[in-house]
Amino acid sequence: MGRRLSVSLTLAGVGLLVLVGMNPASAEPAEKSGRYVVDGVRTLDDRNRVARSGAAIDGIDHGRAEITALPSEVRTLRDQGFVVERQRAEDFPAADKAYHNSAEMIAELDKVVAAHPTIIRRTSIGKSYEGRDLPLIKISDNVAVDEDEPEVLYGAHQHAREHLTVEMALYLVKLYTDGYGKDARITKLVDGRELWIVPDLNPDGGEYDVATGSYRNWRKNRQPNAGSGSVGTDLNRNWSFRFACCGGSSDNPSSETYHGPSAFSAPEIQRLRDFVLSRRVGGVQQIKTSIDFHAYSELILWPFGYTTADTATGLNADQQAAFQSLGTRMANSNGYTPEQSSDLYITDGSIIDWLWATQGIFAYTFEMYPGVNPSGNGFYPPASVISAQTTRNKEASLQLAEFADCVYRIIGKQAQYYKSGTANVVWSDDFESAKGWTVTKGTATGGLWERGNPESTTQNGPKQLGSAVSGDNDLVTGRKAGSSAGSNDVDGGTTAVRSPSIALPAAGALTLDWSWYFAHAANASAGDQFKVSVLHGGAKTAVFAKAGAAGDRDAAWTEASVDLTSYAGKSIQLLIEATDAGSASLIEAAVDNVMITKS
Ligand code: 0X9
Ligand code: ZN
Ligand code: CA
Ligand code: CA
Repeated sequence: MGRRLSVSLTLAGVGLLVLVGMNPASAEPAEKSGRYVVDGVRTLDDRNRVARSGAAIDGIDHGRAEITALPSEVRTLRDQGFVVERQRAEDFPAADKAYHNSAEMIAELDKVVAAHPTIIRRTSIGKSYEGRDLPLIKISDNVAVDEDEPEVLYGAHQHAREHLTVEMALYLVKLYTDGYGKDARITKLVDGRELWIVPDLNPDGGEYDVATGSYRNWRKNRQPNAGSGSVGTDLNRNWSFRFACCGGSSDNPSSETYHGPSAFSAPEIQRLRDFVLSRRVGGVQQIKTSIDFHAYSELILWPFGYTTADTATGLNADQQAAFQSLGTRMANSNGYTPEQSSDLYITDGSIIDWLWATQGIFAYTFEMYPGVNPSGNGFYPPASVISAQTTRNKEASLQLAEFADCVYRIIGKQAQYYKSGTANVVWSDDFESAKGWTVTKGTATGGLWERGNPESTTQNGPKQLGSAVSGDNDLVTGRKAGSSAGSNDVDGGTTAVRSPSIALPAAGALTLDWSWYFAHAANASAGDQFKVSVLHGGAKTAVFAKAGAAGDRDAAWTEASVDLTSYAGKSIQLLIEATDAGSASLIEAAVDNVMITKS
C-alpha cells in the first residue's frame, strides 16, 4: 500500500510537468487508478507478464483479464503491446459482457429500429425511480397507425438480477423484425397483431446489480423506504389486485418480497399500469395475451397466484381450462413445467393476477433457464447460454401471439366467448333477442324450431338441455318439456329455420362457428339428422350434417366450425334443419351462439 501511494505521487508530479510543456488540448487524459480490462491474456506467459506489471488480477475469462491497476501499471502493459481499456462503469463482469446493460440494450433497439423503420418503433412508458428510461417497443405493419388488431404484451426484468429476461426481449425484437417478409408465420403475426415489448422494467435495479463488476444478487427496484435503511420494492408484489392480501408478500422493507407501502407505489409499476390502461380503446382492452419473463426454474405459470383454488371469482372453469391448455401447449414447445402460479408459492400483488383480473388479459409468467436446483447461482447463467435459452422460447412466444385473436379457441369455445362488436365479428346471434330468423314451412308435425328458454328432458340421459350456452335462450326444437320426453320433440319430418340475410365482407378469411347438440333415442336411423346449409343465389349448400344412427345419443353442447371464405362478398342466409324420418323416434336439437368471424 505504502509503495503504491509513493509511486502514484511521483507519477502525478511527472504528469503535471509534462502537461505544462505541451498543448493541453492534445494531451491524453491522465489515466486514473481503478479497474481495467486487458485483452489477449491467453497463455500462462501472458498472465505472468500482466502480474509482473504490478496490477492485481481480479479474474481472467476467455482471454480477457480484469485488473485493478495504477496508471503506471496500465502504461507498462500498453508498452508491452496489450490492449488495456477501463472497465466500463455499471457493467457486467467481462466474462458476461454479451449481456446488455441498460445503455447497450437501448443502443441495440435503436439499431433494429433504424434497420426496420416501417415495422418497429421505440417510444417509452416513462421513467424509473432514478430517472432511467423505460423503453417501449411496438412491432406491427403500419407501425405508426393504431390499427384494430389483437395486441400482445411481452414484458421483462421486473426483477433486477433476472438479466436473461432482457436478452429474451431483445431476441423477440430481432425475431419479429428479421423474420418479417421472410418467414410466412412471422409475417402474418406482424401484419395481423400489434406486438408490444417492454424489455426492461427495472433498469435501476439491473444497473445496481452489476455496478461494481461483481453481482449483488439484487431483486427489487432502488426506491428508498421511509423510516427504513432498506432500499427497494419487489415490483412483482406492487400491483393492486389483492395487494398484500394473502401472505404472498412482505410488510418488511428489508424483505426481498417487500410489497411497497401501497399498491402502485413503485413508479415503474405505475408506468406499466398506465400503458396497459391506455390500450383500452372504446372500453375494450386491446391486449389479449401476455408473457412476463422471469428467471429461473423453467416454468410456465398462470393466475391466480393469490389463492391455491384453481378457479375463483373472475376465473371460471372455461377460463381456467383455456389458461391451462395454452400454458400446456406452450410448455410442450419449450420443455418448461406448466402449472398454476400458486402451485409454486402464493404471491399477491403480482402482475399476472392484475392483468387477468382487471383487464381480462391471458397473462403468463415464464421462469426461464436454468431449471430448479442449478449448480451455481441460477440468476447468473453464463453468457454462452443466451442464444439457446432465448431461442428456446420462440415457439411459445409465437403461439401466444397467434392465440391473441381468441384464446378460447384452444378449448373450442371461440364462438361462445367472442363478443359482438369486436373487430373480427362479422355477424353473430346468441338468441337472447329476436334477430329475424324464420321457421320455414317444413314437413314436421311437431317440435318445430323456436327461440326461447329451453326446458330439460331426459330419457336414458339428457335429450333436451335446460341451459343455453350463453344467456337464457337458444334455438331449440320445441322448447317446452311437456308431459314426457317424447312431447315437443321433432316428429313426422323436417323442421327448418332460416337466418336473416347476412352480407359477408369481400376481404378476409371467413369462419362460421356455432354451438349445437343433436339427441335421439336408440331406435334412430340415418334418415334422422341435424344439418346446416348456406343459401345463396337460390342454391342450398350443406356445410355440416350429423346423421342419426341406431343407439342412444345424449344432448351435450359441442362446438362446430366451417369455412365460409368462398362466400366472401356475397349475401347469404343460414338454414338449420332437424329431421325425424322413417319410423318415429325421439329427436331433439338445439343451437346457440352462431357467429361469423373474419381474420
Ligand atoms: O416470485 C415471483 O415474483 C416470481 N418468481 S421469481 O423467482 N422470478 O421472483 C413468480 C411470480 C409468479 N408466481 C406466482 N404468482 N406464484
Ligand atoms: Zn422474477
Ligand atoms: Ca343464448
Ligand atoms: Ca323439444
